[in-house]
Amino acid sequence: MATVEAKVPDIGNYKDIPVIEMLVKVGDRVKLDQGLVSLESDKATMEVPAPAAGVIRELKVKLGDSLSEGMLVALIDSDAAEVAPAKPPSDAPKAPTAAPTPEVKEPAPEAVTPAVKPADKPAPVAAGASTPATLSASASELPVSARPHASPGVRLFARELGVDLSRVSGTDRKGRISKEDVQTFIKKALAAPATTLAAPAGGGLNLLPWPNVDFSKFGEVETQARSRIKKISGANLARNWAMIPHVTQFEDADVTEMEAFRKRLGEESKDLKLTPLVFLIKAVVAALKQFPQFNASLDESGENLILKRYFHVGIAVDTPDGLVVPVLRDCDKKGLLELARELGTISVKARDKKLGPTDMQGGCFSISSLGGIGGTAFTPIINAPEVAILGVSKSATKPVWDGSAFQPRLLLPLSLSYDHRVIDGAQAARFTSYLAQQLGDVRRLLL
Ligand code: CAO
Repeated sequence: MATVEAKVPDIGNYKDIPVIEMLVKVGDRVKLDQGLVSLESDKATMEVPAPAAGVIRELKVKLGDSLSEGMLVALIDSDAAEVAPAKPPSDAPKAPTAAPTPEVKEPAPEAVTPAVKPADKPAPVAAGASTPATLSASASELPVSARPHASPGVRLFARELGVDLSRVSGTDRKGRISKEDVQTFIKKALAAPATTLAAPAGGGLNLLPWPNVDFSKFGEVETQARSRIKKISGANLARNWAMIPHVTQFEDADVTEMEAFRKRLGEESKDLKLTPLVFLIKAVVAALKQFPQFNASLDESGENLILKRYFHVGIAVDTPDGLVVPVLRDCDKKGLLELARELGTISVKARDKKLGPTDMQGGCFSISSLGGIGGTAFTPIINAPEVAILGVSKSATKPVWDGSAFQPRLLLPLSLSYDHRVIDGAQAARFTSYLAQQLGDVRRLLL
């Protein structure tokens, strides 16, 4: 048995091409010419083939590394003397023998510039940042036998459309997945009942391309790079808006007494900032207990609802770099003062960019409070895979008819967006009425 070096073969003019997919892991048995890693330039994707059959002893590269010709990718304990001379990666164009720097064949137009490159995969941070449904488990997480068999071009095509290739049946030779197989999969997913669209089909929306306008033709402009948080939360928000059928239910809670109590309590605990949000967290927990389907998530298939027996509440925090949603854990076990303290800590942490991914995971339900700023109502976007989010606007004193006269009452506008696949309108109206009742009678919150 010999140890064989797998190196990046001649890939034409290309240099520093990022590794976008690890196709094998240490200990995997590979066949001669089997793809080890996928590289992706702006024009093409290609796999570095195994120069020998055997077992991967060591991987010398990792996801995101930039590779050029001749760089070592892996060491393979080869089974036999079956060692192939280095040759161009699969799907990479063959080098014409006469030209030392061959041209790279342009892939089909739809395979160029993927809408979602792995490097853009939303990290588990902003906006609750669940791993998006678009990209599936990487091939390296699958056993070799289960790994979808497809050319890099088809892989790229699938990635663009957010299709998990492990769910696609291949009809080409030896079960290889073709572009048509991916298209058929998408057509079936779109034809399926709405509930199953929670499955990772993800995209497939036949949308027009984004308008490409040269604004400088109309006046002076300045281009600003978007922050990482904005890009990540934007991608999550766009997916959630497109995939979840949102409905927003509005309600006004009479918080006259709650506010009087809050002010009294605030005076007693001067070192603590006690805003209406803390009371809202308590009221939300009470409502989640009363209506458990709001403390739930659809599973990936859309077939099952997963009910949670814990009460972790995400709070949308506005930071100079964009929106983040840290999570306050076990809010059912904490009192108003403890929650106020934690809320203060996570807000500061968020604005100081000190939140870690775990600070933003595990949320059951989110609250987005714009009450400190203003507004009368808004329609918040659900933080998937949660099924509802509460928007809070600025309270205002308004005349309320008590049956015989108008009374000045402090009303807090609530906007509950919910996933209509999971929650019916009547349930949402009950939920918001219950919330208003809780906020209207502060004694209940203290129970
Ligand atoms: N009605 C009236 N006043 C309110 C209020 C409401 N609903 N909510 C808060 N206030 C008051 C507070 O009592 C506080 O008053 P004082 O300064 O007199 O104490 C003031 O408004 C400012 O409150 P705050 O915003 O600093 O504190 P908070 O606990 O209400 O909110 C936090 C904390 C971190 C959620 C908030 O600062 C924030 O970032 N909000 C924005 C969230 C956001 O961007 N959501 C949009 C998501 S969709 O893009």
